[in-house]
Amino acid sequence: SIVSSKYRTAYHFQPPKNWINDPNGPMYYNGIYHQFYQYNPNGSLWGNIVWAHSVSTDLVNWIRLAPAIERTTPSDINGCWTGSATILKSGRPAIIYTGADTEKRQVQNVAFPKNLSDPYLREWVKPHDNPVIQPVGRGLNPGQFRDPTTGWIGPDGLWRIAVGAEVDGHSAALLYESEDFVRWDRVDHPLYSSNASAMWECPDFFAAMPGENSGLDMSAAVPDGAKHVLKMSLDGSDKYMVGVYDLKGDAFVPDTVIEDRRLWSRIDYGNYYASKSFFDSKKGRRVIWGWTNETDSSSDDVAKGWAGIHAIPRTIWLDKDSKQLLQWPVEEIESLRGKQVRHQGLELRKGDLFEIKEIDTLQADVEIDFELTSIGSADPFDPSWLLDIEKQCREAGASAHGPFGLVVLASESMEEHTSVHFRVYYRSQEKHMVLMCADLRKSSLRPELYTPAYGGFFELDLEKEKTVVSLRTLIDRSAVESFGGGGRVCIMARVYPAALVDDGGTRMYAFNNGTSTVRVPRLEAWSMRRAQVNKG
Ligand code: DQQ
Repeated sequence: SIVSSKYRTAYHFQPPKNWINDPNGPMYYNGIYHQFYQYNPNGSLWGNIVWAHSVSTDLVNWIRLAPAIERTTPSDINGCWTGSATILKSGRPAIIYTGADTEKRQVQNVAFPKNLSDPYLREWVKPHDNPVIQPVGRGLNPGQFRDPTTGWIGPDGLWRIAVGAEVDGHSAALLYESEDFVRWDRVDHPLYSSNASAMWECPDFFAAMPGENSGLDMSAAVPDGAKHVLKMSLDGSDKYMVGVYDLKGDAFVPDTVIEDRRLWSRIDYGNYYASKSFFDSKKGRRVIWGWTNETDSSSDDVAKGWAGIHAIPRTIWLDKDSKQLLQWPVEEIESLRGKQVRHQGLELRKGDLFEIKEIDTLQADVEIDFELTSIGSADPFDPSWLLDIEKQCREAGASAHGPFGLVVLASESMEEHTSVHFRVYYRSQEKHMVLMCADLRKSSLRPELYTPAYGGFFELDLEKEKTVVSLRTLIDRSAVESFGGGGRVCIMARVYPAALVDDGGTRMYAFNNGTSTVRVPRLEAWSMRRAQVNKG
């Protein structure tokens, strides 16, 4: 099959070669953003994992450094797995990460910068105290105990962290406390646990003020009125719960407990896993990074010599009803916008396909507002669709309101195309439900690709938003990253069209296949320049 360097992304994060997975220890320290990540120095499949390291001043352009944490001690000789960074009270950063030890048990280790006057913090020292947390305790499976969070301060002034674990066959975010970040005690209860699943990877725990898109620093006391969010990675996706951190009980209490984990909210409804957020003190926001794997075959990855990218870092905040998280690409990414096209007052009738021309269709940033007409005629929403949204994306036909949306990376004949689109359903007088899909089923004629139709639902509040459904899509060669409803549903996808490699090139269209006309008050699209990402 064809493998081509043309599938490499131009502005998403990836190293020059080899396998990458989870983002690790993101932080802003002394004017520099640090991004560490799971990396195989020896090939493009998972294995031999170390912490690779890159630095940036703008979250867009990255300088690649030597790996920061390598497999050098008995407590990480079989892998330096996922972990987090915390800025300690002294202002000094600390890393805590999982090591696979000589017996392949999972233990937690710490590392500190060797030289704080090195602006890039290139070298990290592992104290002899490692491992600082052993996989012991009632019911704990030593092979399922990993991915410590960033630390936060409890009301007693002690540091807390949570570690993902399987306890008695159930998933838990175990709670540990420490005064000095080196000696840790397990708290007698978990931060939170659930028997709806067996293991949580990569927990992330943070506070947020409802309705404010500024972030909160977990190294400081959290203001009254803040909510807390617990994110966990399972079933191949990142899910989260919104609740409160009960200070007395020293535990997370979700606002609502949903037994069926298929119904848990998701950070992203596409290909996005093991995300980790950090408080960016430069801009006072919370930023989240996630890993997006390839969806071609392992033999393709071996032939390409690389696998895995990170999604564009996103600002993440809580809506004012504390019901859901919203996300938006960090504003810095707009510095890559080049040539622009703009259309106002378009109308898409049933069957219309409007070509977006004159920009680079392989590297683009597209923003479209779709305005519905005659909303009264929407088909009714069926709550059972929420149990299998991808099925609804595969099976729903054309209706009054949708599908309408954007077709990207389309070959001239349309034999290959990726469609990001919406359907609007009636739920009540005030609320409609919007189904957003990223349908990859026709994305490529190449064999051995995973080409699902991803989907998520969000509510459209008719009073506040009229009937406008907005879409932003970042196209970056094999990456198609979409934000629906101002960031209420995000869908990250990977596609490998043969047309991307051909000379004929690819095309982009706005379309409407629903029976009612859709107005497009605003359509703006930009070519995206290549970023300097980990050159050489
Ligand atoms: N990846 C790491 C683990 C983590 C998993 C190993 C999630 O620490 O649980 O590379 O992708």
